[in-house]
Amino acid sequence: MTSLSRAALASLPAAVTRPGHDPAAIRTGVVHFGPGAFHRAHQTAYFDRVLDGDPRWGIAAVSLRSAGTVDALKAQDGLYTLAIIDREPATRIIAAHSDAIGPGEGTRLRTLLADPTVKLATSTVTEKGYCLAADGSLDFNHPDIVHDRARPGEPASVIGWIVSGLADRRAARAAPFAMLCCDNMTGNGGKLRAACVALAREWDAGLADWIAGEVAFPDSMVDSITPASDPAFLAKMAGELGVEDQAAVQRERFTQWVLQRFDLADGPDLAGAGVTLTNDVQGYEQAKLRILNGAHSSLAYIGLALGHETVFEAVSDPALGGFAGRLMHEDIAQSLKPVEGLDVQGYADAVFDRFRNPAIRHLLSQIAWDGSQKLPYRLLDTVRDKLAAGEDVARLAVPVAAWIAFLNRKAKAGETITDPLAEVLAGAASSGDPAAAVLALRQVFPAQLAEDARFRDAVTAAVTAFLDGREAELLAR
Ligand code: CS2
Repeated sequence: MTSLSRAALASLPAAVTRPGHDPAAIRTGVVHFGPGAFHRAHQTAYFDRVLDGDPRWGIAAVSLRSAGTVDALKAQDGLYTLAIIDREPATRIIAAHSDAIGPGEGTRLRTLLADPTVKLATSTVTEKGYCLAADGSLDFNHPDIVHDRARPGEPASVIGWIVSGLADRRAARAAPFAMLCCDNMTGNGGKLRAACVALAREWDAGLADWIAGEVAFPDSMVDSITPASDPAFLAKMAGELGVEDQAAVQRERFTQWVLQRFDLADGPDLAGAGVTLTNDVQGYEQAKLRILNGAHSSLAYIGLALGHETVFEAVSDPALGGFAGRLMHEDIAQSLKPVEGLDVQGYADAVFDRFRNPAIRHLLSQIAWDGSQKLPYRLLDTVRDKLAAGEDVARLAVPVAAWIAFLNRKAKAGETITDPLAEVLAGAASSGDPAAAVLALRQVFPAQLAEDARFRDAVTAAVTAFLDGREAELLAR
């Protein structure tokens, strides 16, 4: 079977929506780090619209570690399929990538980042890709940061590349690119700015001050449920399209991108493409991370303990679905500060409804990755706020305990834990007292939380209940 390409567009089935612009005419105006499924399903759908009216905003996809997606994009003229799997399915070809840069192509990356026609850089490298410590600041003990600190000319980390790209701009007296972080972290733009400034300060104090003063790092909230593209999905798409597409992605119809307003002269028309630009992104960010992602991680760890495979199965389980609903409404939404223009209880209902989409096979095991990086933003921030308000955290302790029980099962079975802290987590979770040992990991739990008896005792008792198979008792909360 041949692969998707510009030449193949004409022969695709009529029901497939073709790009609204000439894919051959787009030029690079954006450099993106981390062209994983979420990027290909979310950001590029917006830029594909921008490109319908303005060919300057093509995206160069950069993958520093793995070549797979970049090779597929190169082989397919930057084209791939976006399958909307929802109550009303649809298939659309995205033509937003003007270039692709893989491992070992650092010289090309450096040239691109220095080019003033590139006005934006964006990133989806997941939480761990930013090399941050537990307090959200740059981790100077991270091996990639140790490397980049000593060798500014040949960075290994995304942070190193951003700073070196900005350094080249400054040296050429050119305007910087704006840097848009699109990962699920609270205050994502601010955290990335602080990390870049911290590394720059090790290289050149003048550069650090210039980055702090001149470069925009707007915060953003990004949302669209995007299950991984597994071989079964790729085979199904090949059957539908009549050509192979190794970069195809699938997602629900719902998509949202809320971005803090920032200055960019003559930039892309993001608002026209459906991006919400606002001065108050933090409220949205927090609501999304705590309600949607918090519930996702809870469903993942508890659902896996009950033998479920997908989010749909987990929310369809009456005991777990009921528990998740109470957690979302009575614990999480209830504790959020009011957000202008957002009814948080209604938002929680809408999110729950998205989880009940039978067309989406979103694996709990995928969501369960990288718990050490996700739990702090998704669940522990809510726990901290509730404790400060003198409120009960018994229900919130259940998903935290479910994570510890999940680590315990994996460690005992000798199964891989996908997490940058895998080794430490496996050691702690398989010790004589898994709850105490995991709660003692300061990379995840700040002392203030772990040492608060209300939280510690609730987690400890719930871990015991999980290990004894008394889940039903916990889910009745
Ligand atoms: C999920 C997210 O994998 C995960 O951890 O919670 O990828 C989630 O699907 C997205 O943030 C939805 O926008």
